[in-house]
Amino acid sequence: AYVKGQVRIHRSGKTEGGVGLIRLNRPKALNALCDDLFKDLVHAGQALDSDDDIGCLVLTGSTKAFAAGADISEMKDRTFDHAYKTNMFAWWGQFTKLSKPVIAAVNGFCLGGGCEVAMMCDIVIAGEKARFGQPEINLGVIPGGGGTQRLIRAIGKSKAMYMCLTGDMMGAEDMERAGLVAKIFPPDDLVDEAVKMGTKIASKGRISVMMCKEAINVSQEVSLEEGLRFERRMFHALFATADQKEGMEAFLEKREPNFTHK
Ligand code: CO8
Repeated sequence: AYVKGQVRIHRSGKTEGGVGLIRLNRPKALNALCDDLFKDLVHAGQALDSDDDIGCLVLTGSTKAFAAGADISEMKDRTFDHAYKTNMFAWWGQFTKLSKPVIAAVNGFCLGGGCEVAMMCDIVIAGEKARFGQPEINLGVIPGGGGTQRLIRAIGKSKAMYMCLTGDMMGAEDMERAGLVAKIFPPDDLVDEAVKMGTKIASKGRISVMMCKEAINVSQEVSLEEGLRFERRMFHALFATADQKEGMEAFLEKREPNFTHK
């Protein structure tokens, strides 16, 4: 494990099936996302994404907070002029451009920009006591990193409106029922379970994993017809890979596949 700025990076697994774990590490401010922390997060994500030994990423915070939102003290005195001209927070979207899957492992508070970052990940799993919310309305603003757009796709209009308009928090169980959270674990087991899930994903053929993420994300952007066409083309392309031959041969020979990620 090594510390880089305000994130801690751990790598598990020595060869290609490895998982890269990024832990937000700004405990004094409940991992409030200041610009520097987000820069460190994006850099860590990009470094692990381009590392051949890593097949899946996990993003987590502390037991008390995944992240309590964008840093309010850093934002407070900003002006419209500055926010608009610099397209404030637009670059945070770089975290969604990673090509390997990212699992958000959420314990504790997951609020505002923190909830938005969890939704930028591909799978969200949560500790039983996790609390999700979009409390920006209490600060006289609205979500600025996907809270009005990704949340509605994840949990539907009525629940998204409820969360964004009241600022009320929802617990892990409610969010699992609503569809944002894939699985819930005891808080102390959460990160181990995330790494276990990441290891399973990393053990699959790398190209099929990356294409699967790309195809599912395309569904958020295009019509069904276009999405189906994209999926089919990706599916066709996988017949050019060694892993497709190996995966199907292994099935027919009743053995585990030995993927080479080619
Ligand atoms: N920004 C700055 N500092 C924070 C933040 C934050 N978002 N959240 C907590 N802190 C600080 C507190 O100021 C406090 O600092 P200090 O000890 O120096 O006084 C420390 O963290 C501990 O916090 P509390 O004492 O408040 O801890 P509690 O356990 O009493 O309460 C809460 C925990 C409920 C999480 C509370 O801290 C809270 O309500 N935090 C603010 C939550 C919030 O409003 N978040 C939304 C922020 S706006 C936003 O995220 C806009 C997103 C923009 C786009 C992002 C693109 C991805």
